[in-house]
Amino acid sequence: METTLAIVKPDGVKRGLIGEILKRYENKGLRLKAAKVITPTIELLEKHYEEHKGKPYYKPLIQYMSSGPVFAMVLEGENAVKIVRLLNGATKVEEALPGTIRGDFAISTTFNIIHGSDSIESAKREIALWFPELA
Ligand code: DGI
Repeated sequence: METTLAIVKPDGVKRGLIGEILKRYENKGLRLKAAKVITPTIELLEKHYEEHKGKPYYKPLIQYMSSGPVFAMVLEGENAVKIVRLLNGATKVEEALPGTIRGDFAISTTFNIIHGSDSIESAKREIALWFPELA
C-alpha cells in the first residue's frame, strides 16, 4: 500500500477548498492517514522545494507557500502517488484539464492550489519532513 503527501496551498485554504479537495481524494478511494493545518516555516519550505533552488519561480514560490496556513495530509491507497497527481492536474495551469483540481480551481501556475508528491521516494522524504511525528 502506498502513501503520499498532498498539501492544499495557502490560496486553496483561503478560498475554503479544503473540504472540496479532500472529498475528491476520498471519493476516489484514498484514505486520510494524517492531516494538519500549519503555516510552514521558510526552513521547511526550502527543504521541501530544494530541487527548485535557483529557478526563477523559486523565491516567489517560497514566499507564497509561507504566506498563510496550508492543509497538509498523508493519503494512503493503491498507487496513491500517481492517483493524487492525476486528480491534482498538470503543473502548468493552461495544461490542467477540467475535472482536475487545478483544471477546475486554478488560473495561475504559481498559485496552483495543491501539491502532490511526484514519486514514491519523494513521498517518503516529504512525509518525513512534514510529519516527523509519524516516523
Ligand atoms: O509537482 P508540481 O507542483 O506539479 O510541480 P513541480 O514540483 O515541478 O513544481 C513545484 C511548484 O513550483 C509548482 O507547483 C509551481 C512552481 N512551478 C514549477 N514550475 C513552474 C512553477 N511556477 C511558475 N510560475 N512557472 C513554472 O514553470
